[in-house]
Amino acid sequence: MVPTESEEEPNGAADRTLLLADPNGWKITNFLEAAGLPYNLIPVDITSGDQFEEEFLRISPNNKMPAIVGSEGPDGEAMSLSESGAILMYPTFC
Ligand SMILES: N[C@@H](CCC(=O)N[C@@H](CS)C(=O)NCC(=O)O)C(=O)O
Repeated sequence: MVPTESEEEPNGAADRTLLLADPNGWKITNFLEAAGLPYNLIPVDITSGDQFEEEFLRISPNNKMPAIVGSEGPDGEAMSLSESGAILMYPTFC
């Protein structure tokens, strides 16, 4: 679920990896597309329980999507964030 090096893309797309499957996530993709910001997209199938996998819970501890992983968090550290409103408000990811 989390991108590996081989899945990373050039031109900054690997800086933002979004995990989503539905309209809450579309808010984020709509914004990233409108802003012209590249991203990787990883589908999360909540009907199959993907949101309860340990790997996903490390990114989104309340088992909700959308969630995003960015390489440009505070102090230049990688950071993950969930809640669509919070993702949209966090300028480093946007
Ligand atoms: N307030 C949250 C709502 C997120 C939310 O409810 N996500 C649902 C899908 S629409 C989810 O991940 N459900 C999985 C679950 O509850 O197990 C947001 O806007 O991001």
